[in-house]
Amino acid sequence: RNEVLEPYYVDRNVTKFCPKVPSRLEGKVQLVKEATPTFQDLVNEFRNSSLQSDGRFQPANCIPRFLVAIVVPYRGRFEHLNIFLRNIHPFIQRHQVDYTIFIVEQAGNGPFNRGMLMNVGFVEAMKIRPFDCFIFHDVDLLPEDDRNIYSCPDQPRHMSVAVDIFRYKLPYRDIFGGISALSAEHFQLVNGYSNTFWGWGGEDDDMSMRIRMKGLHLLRYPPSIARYTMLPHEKQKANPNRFEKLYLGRKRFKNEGLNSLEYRRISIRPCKLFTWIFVELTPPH
Ligand code: NGS
Repeated sequence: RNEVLEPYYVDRNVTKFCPKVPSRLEGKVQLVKEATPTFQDLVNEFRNSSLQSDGRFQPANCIPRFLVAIVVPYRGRFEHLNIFLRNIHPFIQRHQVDYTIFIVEQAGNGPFNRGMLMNVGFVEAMKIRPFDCFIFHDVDLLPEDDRNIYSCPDQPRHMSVAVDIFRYKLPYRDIFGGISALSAEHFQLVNGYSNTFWGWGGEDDDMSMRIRMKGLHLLRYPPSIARYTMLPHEKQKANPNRFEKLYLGRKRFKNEGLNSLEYRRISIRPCKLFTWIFVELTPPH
């Protein structure tokens, strides 16, 4: 990885790694809960930051310890995306990691497939750079405390531990929804997410099972730190088959996931604050 990053840091004469504990954390952060009037206004907000046109940020004064891809499964929540970007960029920049935001948008009006979009994000991001850390992030969750570091430890980490709408309590022990961090190595080991969950619910529980089946376990920051505000939205239609899929998933996750993913990439484009990946997902045969 350092070989890939080297020219950037060699040119700047930077030889030191970034500190293990970032040096400029603030603790509780001031959230912005309104969108800017236009997307251009949002872009203007970041004109003095060193954000690159594909939504990548590289700390200038130290060599980052993680090459992070933030993958956001997305469709038609333009206002949430605006608010998310406003908050998340300054937040992660304090973590002194090299990160890129990927917005993976599902085309059409068919049932949403969150798991498949995250798989697409993984595959497409890896074609660009050898990311070593993936953070799969819902667009409606805003982190409240910057000690909640966006990196990948040596086990998968569930990030959204304490969410305001759940009164800041973990709903159940094995939950892996909302935001999750996995190293690229572990994501490949568990064969990514299942592609079979169309509509709301279950794909994250299936991933939690994949992790257990491979002998890995979930880490979490304490609920006093891993706190999130959820932006309000209507509840989506739950997938009525999700429990059956979950049950069957145990038996076939080795052949169903990253290695059986089918999609058509319609476009991929740098959009100033993120890389936009627009995809048509292939429904089951
Ligand atoms: C479970 C869902 C998960 C979901 C979690 C929290 O019941 O996918 O609720 O959802 N599992 C199934 O439906 C099998 S939340 O209220 O945060 O949207 O992540």
